[in-house]
Amino acid sequence: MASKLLRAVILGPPGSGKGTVCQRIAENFGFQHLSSGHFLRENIKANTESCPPSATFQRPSSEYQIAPGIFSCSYYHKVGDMAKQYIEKGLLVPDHVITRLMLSELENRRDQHWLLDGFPRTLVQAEALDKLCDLDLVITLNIPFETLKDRLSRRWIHPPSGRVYNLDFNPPHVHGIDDVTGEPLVQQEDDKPEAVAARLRQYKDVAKPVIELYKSRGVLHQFSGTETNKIWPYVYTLFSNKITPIQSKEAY
Ligand code: G5P
Ligand code: MG
Repeated sequence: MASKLLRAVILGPPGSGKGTVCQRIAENFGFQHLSSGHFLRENIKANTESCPPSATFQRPSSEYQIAPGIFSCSYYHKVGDMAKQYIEKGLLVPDHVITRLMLSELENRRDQHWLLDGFPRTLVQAEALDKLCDLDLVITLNIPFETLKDRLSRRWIHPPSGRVYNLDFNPPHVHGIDDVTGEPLVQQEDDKPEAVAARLRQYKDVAKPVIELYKSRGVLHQFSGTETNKIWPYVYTLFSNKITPIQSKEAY
C-alpha cells in the first residue's frame, strides 16, 4: 500500500456529485477535500461581510491567510469582488484568479493527502497544477444532462461547512436546517435555473482538453451513471487499492 502522499482530482459537470463523492473519500480515506467553489464562496462571504475596500491587489501568502482558503482584506477584497460577478452568472472565474488561490492552498498542504474538487477546470489551470506536482488519480463523473438539472434545482447547502444536501437524495433531518450545527441551509445563486443552464453549456467545451490530458497520462478513471450510490463502490475500490481506508463505508 502507498506510503507516499496521494494527489487526486475529481472532474465532472456541475451537479455531477463531485462534492458528495469527495466528502465520502475524505471521511473514508483521510484526504483533505479542497473545493474551489467552496473557497471562492467563502472569500466572497468574508469580503462582503467584513472588509473595507482596498486600493491595491496583493499576492496571497501565509501573511494574508486568516483561515483555510480565506485571505485578509487586502487580498480577498479583489478576489471576492471579481468571483461574485462570475459565479452569479454561472461563468468561470478567470484562470489567474482561481489558480493563484488554489496553488497557494496546496503550498500549505504539502504534508497531507489531498483531493481537488472543481480545480483544475481548464487546460491553463491543469498546466499550472502540473508545475506543482504529479497527480496519482483523476476521476471524471459522466452524468446525463437532465439528471444534473434536476439535482441542482433541489440542492441546499450549509455555507460555513460546505455540507451539501438534496431534497430527494440526502435531505436534512429537519427541512432547511443543517444536521450538525442546527443552522439554516441556503440555496446558492448559481443553482438558479439561468445560471445552471450556463454552467452546463460551458463545461463540455472547457473540460474536454483537460480530460484528454489526464487520459494521455494514464491516470484518468471514468465513472458513468445516474446515482452516486451506485458509482461510489467503484470509487471506494479504486482508492482502497492505493491507500488503506480509515473507516469502512463502502455502502451508503
Ligand atoms: P463549484 O462549487 O465547484 P460546480 O459547478 O463544479 O460548482 P457543483 O454545483 O458543486 O459543481 P458537484 O459538486 O459536482 O456540483 O455536485 P454535488 O454538490 O455533490 O451534487 C449536486 C446535488 O446533487 C447535491 O444536492 C447532492 O446532494 C445531489 N446528489 C448527489 N448525488 C445524487 C444522486 O445520486 N441522486 C440525487 N437525486 N441527488 C444526488 O463552482 C461554482 C462556481 O465557482 C466558479 C465557477 O463560477 C463555478 O460555476 N469556479 C471556478 N471558475 C473557474 N475555474 C475553477 N476551477 C472554478 N471552480 C469554481
Ligand atoms: Mg461542488
